[in-house]
Amino acid sequence: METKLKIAVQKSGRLYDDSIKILKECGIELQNGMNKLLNEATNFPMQILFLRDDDIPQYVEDGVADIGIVGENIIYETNKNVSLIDRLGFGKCRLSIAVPRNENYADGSFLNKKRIATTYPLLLQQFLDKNKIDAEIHEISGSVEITTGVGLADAICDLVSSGSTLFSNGLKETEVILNSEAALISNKNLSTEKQLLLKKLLFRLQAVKKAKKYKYILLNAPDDKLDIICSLIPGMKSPTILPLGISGWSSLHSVVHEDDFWNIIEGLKENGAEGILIAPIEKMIL
Ligand code: PRT
Ligand code: ZN
Repeated sequence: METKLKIAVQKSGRLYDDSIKILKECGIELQNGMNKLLNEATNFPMQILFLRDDDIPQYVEDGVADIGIVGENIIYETNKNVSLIDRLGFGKCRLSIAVPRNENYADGSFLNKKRIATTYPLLLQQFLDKNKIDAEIHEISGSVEITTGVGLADAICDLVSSGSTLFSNGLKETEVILNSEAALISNKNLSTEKQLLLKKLLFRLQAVKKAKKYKYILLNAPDDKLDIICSLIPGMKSPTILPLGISGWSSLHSVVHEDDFWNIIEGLKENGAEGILIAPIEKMIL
C-alpha cells in the first residue's frame, strides 16, 4: 500500500482557512464532498484529519497524525513530545496579561497575591515562576475577558490580536508572555518513507514562504544608468536586461525583498527608471 502522510488541521476556526490555503499553495488539492473528519489529497500522498486545535499535539505525539498545523500557544501549553518543524506566518497573536484599565500597573509585582483567570495555566505559571510572582491562577474554559468585570479575577492572561476584545471589556495589556503563530509540528518517530514525504512538503513550503517575501519588478532604464540601477536590484543572480525598441533604453527584470521595496523604488526613480511594474510571485525556488 502506498505510504501517505497524515496531517492534522483545525476542523473549523481561525486556522482552518489559512491551513487549507497553504496546502493549496503547495499544490495539494483536497477531494470535494468527502466527510468532514478525513479527507484525501488528490495529487499528493496525503490524508487530512480535521480536529479541534487543542487535540492536534496529542494526535501527533501518538502518531495518529504524522504532522499537524497548530498555534504555538497550543504547542507550548499542551507540552507534548512533538517537533516544531516550521512557522507558517499566519494565525499571529500574543498571549498577554491584561488588567482593568483604571489600575496602576507599574510592573509584574502588581500581580502578587492577585487572581489571574486564564485558559493557559502552564504558560502563565512559567511566566510567574520566571518573574518570581506569587499569584493565584484561576483556570477557566472560556470567556476569560469578562472575569475581571464580574469580580472573578483581578487580571487575565489570554490571546490578543487586534486588542479590541480587551478594549471593549475595559482592560489594558500589560505583559506579553508569548508571541505566537501557526506552526507545522511533526511526530518524532516518522518512518523513512514519511520523512521523505515531509521533506517534499517542506521544500514546497519554503518556496511558497520565500515567494511571499519577494516581488517581481520590471522597469525601463536609460542605458547610461544601467550599472547603478542593476546594483539596486541585483535579484537572485543578476537582473535580466533586454534592449527596448528605442535606442538608449533597456528593460530590466528582477526580484526585490518587500522590506527593501520602498527604498529601492526611490533609488530607481532618482536614477531615471520609468514604467516600474511590480507583481506578486507565486513560488520561488533558489
Ligand atoms: O474549536 P477549536 O478548539 O479548534 O478552536 P478554538 O475556538 O479553541 O480556537 P480559535 O479558532 O479561536 O483559534 C485558533 C488559534 O488561532 C489559536 O490557538 C491561536 O493560535 C490563533 N489566534 C490568532 C487566535 C487569535 N488570533 C485570537 N485573537 N485565537 C484566539 N483569539 C481570540 C482571543 O482568545 C480573544 O478572545 O480572540 C480574542 C481577541 O482578539 P482581538 O482581535 O479582539 O484582540
Ligand atoms: Zn481550541
